[in-house]
Amino acid sequence: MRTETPPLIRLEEYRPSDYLIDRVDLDIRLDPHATRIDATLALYPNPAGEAGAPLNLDGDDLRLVSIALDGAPLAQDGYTVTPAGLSLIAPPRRPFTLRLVTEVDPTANTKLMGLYRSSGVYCTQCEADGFRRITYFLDRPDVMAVYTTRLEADRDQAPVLLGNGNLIEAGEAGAGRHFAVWHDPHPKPAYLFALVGGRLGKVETRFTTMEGRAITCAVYVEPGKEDRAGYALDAVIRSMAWDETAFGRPYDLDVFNVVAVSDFNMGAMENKGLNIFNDKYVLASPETATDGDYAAIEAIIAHEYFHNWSGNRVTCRDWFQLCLKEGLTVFRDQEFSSDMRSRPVHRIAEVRSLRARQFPEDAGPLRHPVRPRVYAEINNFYTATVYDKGAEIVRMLRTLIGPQAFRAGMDRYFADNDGRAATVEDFLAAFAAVTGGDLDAFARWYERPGTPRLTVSGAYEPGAARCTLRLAQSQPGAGGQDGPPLVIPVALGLVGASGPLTGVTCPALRDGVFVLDRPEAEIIFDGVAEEPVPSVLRDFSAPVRLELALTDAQRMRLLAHDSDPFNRWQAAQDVALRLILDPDADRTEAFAQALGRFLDAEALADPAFAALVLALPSEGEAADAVPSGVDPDAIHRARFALRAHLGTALRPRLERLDAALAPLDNVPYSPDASAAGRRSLRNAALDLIAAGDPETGARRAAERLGSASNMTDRLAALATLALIPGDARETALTEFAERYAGEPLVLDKWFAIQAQIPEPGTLERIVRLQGHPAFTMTNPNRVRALIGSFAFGNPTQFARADGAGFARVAETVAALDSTNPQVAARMLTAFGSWRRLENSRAAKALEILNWIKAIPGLSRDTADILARTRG
Ligand code: 0A1
Ligand code: ZN
Repeated sequence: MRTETPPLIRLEEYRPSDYLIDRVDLDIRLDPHATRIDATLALYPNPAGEAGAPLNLDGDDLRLVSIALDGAPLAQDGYTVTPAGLSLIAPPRRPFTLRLVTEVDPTANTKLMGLYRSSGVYCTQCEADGFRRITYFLDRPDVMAVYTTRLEADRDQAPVLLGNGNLIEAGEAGAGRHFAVWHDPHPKPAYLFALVGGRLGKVETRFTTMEGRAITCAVYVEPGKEDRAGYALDAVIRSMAWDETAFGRPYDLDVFNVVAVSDFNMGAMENKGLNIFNDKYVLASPETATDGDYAAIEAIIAHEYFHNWSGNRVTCRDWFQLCLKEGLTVFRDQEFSSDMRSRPVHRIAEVRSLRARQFPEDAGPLRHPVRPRVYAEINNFYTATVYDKGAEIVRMLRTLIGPQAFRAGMDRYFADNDGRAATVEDFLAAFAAVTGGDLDAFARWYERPGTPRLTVSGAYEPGAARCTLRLAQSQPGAGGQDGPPLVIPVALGLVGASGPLTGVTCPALRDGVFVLDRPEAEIIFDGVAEEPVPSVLRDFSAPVRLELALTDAQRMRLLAHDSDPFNRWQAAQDVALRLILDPDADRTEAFAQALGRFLDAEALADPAFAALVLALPSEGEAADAVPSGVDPDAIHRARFALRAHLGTALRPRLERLDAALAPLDNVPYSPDASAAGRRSLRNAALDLIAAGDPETGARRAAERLGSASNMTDRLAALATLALIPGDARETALTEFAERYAGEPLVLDKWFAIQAQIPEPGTLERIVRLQGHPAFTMTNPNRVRALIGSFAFGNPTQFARADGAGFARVAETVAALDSTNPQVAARMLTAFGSWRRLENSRAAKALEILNWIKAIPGLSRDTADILARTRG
């Protein structure tokens, strides 16, 4: 449906459905252009609804073939059909069945919502509201039913037929057709429905749950790519085992299937027993996937699997509660990855991603509470705020009540809400029940948009051996009202000149955490024998912006001596950020020396951590730290100058590291965290060497490209080379494309690297690449790789002063909007920070936004983002 001013849906208007459905029987005959869906719904009036109300079923892009009530065809005056659904004017006031036959064209479905074909494979995507594109239905998450699905297709076209739940029957259907019947005993909302039909290869294995249930786990991929599915399958098994030990959650069906498809709007989807994935998050081999890809596959496999409890067994009452499943499940997958890898390194990665994606969102026109109260298009709320800030809220809750009470609260939440569609209140009630405490003040985190500011100052009285810290919270930014205070767990401590201080007492801390639940507070440390440096917000204990004025020397003390790895890393970042925003030669030199000492002392002991310390804050992060009037070119110049200086000053150490890590070339590739850490340090060293000495850097990178034995090293070398203009770069890019001509996922990396080159010529390059045979606007991964990387990862060229970068992205949004509005709207969110740009760039951005606004018939998805972004 298209509309200029999308109507708003509000949380306070939530009403239970007037009807419920307890069984759904589907008979689906798959056909490329005319798939028939014969649906029998067992309905009954909801005692909590309005008696005798009309039955309004949702529908979208459906052709109704027939409709029957309790076995008898329904007369035309008994119902109405509109583009948005089907209404029964006077449904029975008792249980009844409705049989609906609809027809859809999966091949014509370019929105990739509902039933569609991806490279010839039939597949579905029903979250948030795609099931209504398959049949008329009460398409809302609080309507939960038991589904039985019979699938029928040409055996040639679709030898594999998968559905939710367990396979209960399969056989021949005549004329070259066959069928499979799947039954899912667990009541579920329609958004968790899925089917797959196609020619697919598979790898599989067995797992026995803690309850003794024997499960077959399989990963289905394009035939011939089975050898790239092993890591994903291994991640499934590790996820199953981990959820049992960490949360006591066993799997609950006889099969667990994962299917990789190449056209997918998002990362993956947790359909019950049949997770469907963007193939980017399944397929991996050393030759085609980087360490980052392996880590992402592990995390997303885990995320979707963990949804089986946090999302499926306990689902959401309505879409306002999205964070209930998403924030919680992100928290769970982050814990899993931390256990599988290095916890501190993973925490830093989480925070970097939060700051890169969520902080700007929270500071701009698309800001919203973790639990929004109003939306026009729910598909626009799968955001960093709902997911990542949502996870931070769960983490804070654990910090506040402690790990044991947290686990007891989770058990209570699952026990009390199993089989139900729950709310954020239900979640918090479980923890209040086990702790006997009151979480009303804590709940404000779900309601309050914007990133809070935490201001800390300290005073030291040597005579009294006392240190006093003053903490204050505030809610800055457009439209941010201070309101009642948030409950902020602040992990902190004091650091002496050569490490931890002994004999210090501070009764205000519990397990090193101070709970700031007032606008301001003062904490006193006694027995402080020397002037300390405060280490505040250890492990990033709350999603806030910390303001704590320390000198570079004090921060370097934290880098050298803090017991908290996160704050050690943060200290180096803070110094670097200040040097980008306010360059200074002497301070840069001192910073280089401190980094040098750090590298000498510990780089080889924890290479992954060292690589993070060497990575400067991104240009986006620097822009985020500028109060207003952002000039991306100035930030870029300053950051590159700092990189170059550090590269030169640290050169001998970087060379030594490179040499010490060189033997890596001779061992077979393994994606484990420690091998990945060594590669990341070696590649960070190469990158800094190249920053200081581009000529040598280009030569070394070209050599590394030739000698690399895996995609991680090859791509890192290409990325380094991409920043150095010249023939070596162009030759390397051409050879890379030739080598991987048949590998779309690898070519995505090639598109992405080029889209991020911070040079004016990139715009022309993008235009050229849009004409490349491997590029197509119909594949979301291709669009994200080329246009998304440009819009989100190339601040100087996207925000070019002449407006041409904005225009290119806007043209893509316009071209994509009618075929795939979800992806179009997502690209448009790149304009989210336009008001913070300096005036002339901001004016260009507004001009382009106005140009989009004038396009007739914009989708609801794009119109919604546009309206909020323009303000
Ligand atoms: N629930 C999925 C995310 C998801 C949302 C919407 C989709 O439709 C286009 C697809 C996936 C997750 O959290 O992984
Ligand atoms: Zn999720």
